[in-house]
Amino acid sequence: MFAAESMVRTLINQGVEVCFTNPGTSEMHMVAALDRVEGMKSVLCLFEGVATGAADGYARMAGKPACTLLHLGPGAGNGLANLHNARRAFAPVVNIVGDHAIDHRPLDAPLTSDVEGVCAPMSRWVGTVKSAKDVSAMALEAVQQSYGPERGVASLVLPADCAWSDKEPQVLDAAQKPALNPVSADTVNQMASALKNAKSPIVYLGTTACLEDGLEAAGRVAEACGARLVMDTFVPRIARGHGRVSPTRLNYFGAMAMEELKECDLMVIVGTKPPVSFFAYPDAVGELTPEGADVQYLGTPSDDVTTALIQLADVMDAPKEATKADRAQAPDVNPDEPLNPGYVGISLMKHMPEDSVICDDATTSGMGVFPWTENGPRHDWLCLTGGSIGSGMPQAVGAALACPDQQVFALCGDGAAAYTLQALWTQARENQNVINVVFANHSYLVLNFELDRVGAGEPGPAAQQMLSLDNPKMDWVKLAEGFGVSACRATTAGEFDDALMAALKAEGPQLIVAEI
Ligand SMILES: Cc1ncc(C[n+]2csc(CCOP(=O)(O)OP(=O)(O)O)c2C)c(N)n1
Ligand SMILES: [Mg+2]
Repeated sequence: MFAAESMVRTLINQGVEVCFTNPGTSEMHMVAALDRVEGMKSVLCLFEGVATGAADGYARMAGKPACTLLHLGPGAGNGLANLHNARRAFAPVVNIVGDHAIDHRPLDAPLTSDVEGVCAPMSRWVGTVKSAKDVSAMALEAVQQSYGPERGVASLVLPADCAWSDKEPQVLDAAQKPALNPVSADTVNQMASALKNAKSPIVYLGTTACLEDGLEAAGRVAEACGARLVMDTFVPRIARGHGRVSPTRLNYFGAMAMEELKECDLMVIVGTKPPVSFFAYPDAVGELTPEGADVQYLGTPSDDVTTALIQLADVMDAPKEATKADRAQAPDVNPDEPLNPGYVGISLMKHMPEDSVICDDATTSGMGVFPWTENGPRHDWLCLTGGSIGSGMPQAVGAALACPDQQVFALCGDGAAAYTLQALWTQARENQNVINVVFANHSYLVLNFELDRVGAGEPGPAAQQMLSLDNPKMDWVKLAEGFGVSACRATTAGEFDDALMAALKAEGPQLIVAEI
């Protein structure tokens, strides 16, 4: 047995079962190990941003890490944007990056770079294996670090000679995983009295508070004291659909968000931090909490806010069960209406199976779909936590692996989809249950709004060229087919509805181009 094999066995013992890979020569012993050892599924991705995005989607749905296997600094660099989204989602990821053998590094061969330096900004922990005997211990440490208690990306740099060594390989048993920090009874009691004394309180929810149990308890708290429930604009995962408590999603636009929050005199922060504007704008404030409002923390993303919310509801003598909406009926739609994101939302509300998973990378269009599915079939909605577009199709790869019996959707802007469309090939190769919707407005539409909002003036011809995607128009049917995914185009509400029903019946991944 060489060390790479002992490392794979150690990872499996910690519950790491999937590896999203794009390997090279320095990772060949890991590749061989994945071949020899049963219990770790390896999934080839054609671009590292797909591998890291898939690991993010997997972690959000499985609640545990997958690992990646990337090729030195350049491979890790290609994966950074989606590692950033994972870090901002507090999603546990074990990011394994191969490096040159230790003796080879001083020779400064072409692929030599500062691998730790590349990984550091998007990781909560970076470790480099210094000797073959440490390989499994470091892998175990990386898994532990990914669980935090502040969960996130743990990057492990693995020199080739450490991986290929066959001296004293060690397989380590399952270790206790770090749990989220408990919230003290004092904090719970303090929040209860603050909420009772406030005139217009908001319970502000993020991360694990937006999973089903957290929302249920938050709903009970709200009923006990009349608080409003508001969630971060971009949460890692929110449980939605009929029979679930549904907080207000804070508006993306700072001015509108401030309008939504302005009456509040107390913000109880649950699993997140107080809201800030996504960007700075001339003459606009960054912090969105109303001046004079009291801000108190039930807990941060590192705390077990689900248990704390349940305790808070009990302390406040809340009703045993929160009031929830029944499944809503979709409105009648004229099938000849030109397609827009709202009609896509209505079709999803009508046809998506219960317990679907929606990976939202559809900047302006996603905002148009979101309200429609609120009381539709139950689903999990995964947001663009780090604002780094190109997450949707890769995340869907990971979500489909974590939840093979659930229908997964990737909602993508046409701009966003063009970053990581290689994910389609992996979806096809793995025959995944994914429906990709590409919103073809042939534009970086949101940037048109942003140009105006930052006060940069009217777009001239050069600016227009940078914001428009219509010359040439991407042919998403051909692109999808080129990667082995069946695709069709819809231009009206009726065509989309038919396309969605057909996609749901079909085997394997599908892509619908929503011409809007
Ligand atoms: C990695 C990364 N690069 C660039 C950006 C800047 N950016 C934000 S939105 C956007 C365009 C989005 O276009 P599209 O996905 O088509 O959505 P639309 O605005 O048309 O709804 C760009 C380039 C970003 N957020 N992330
Ligand atoms: Mg677009």
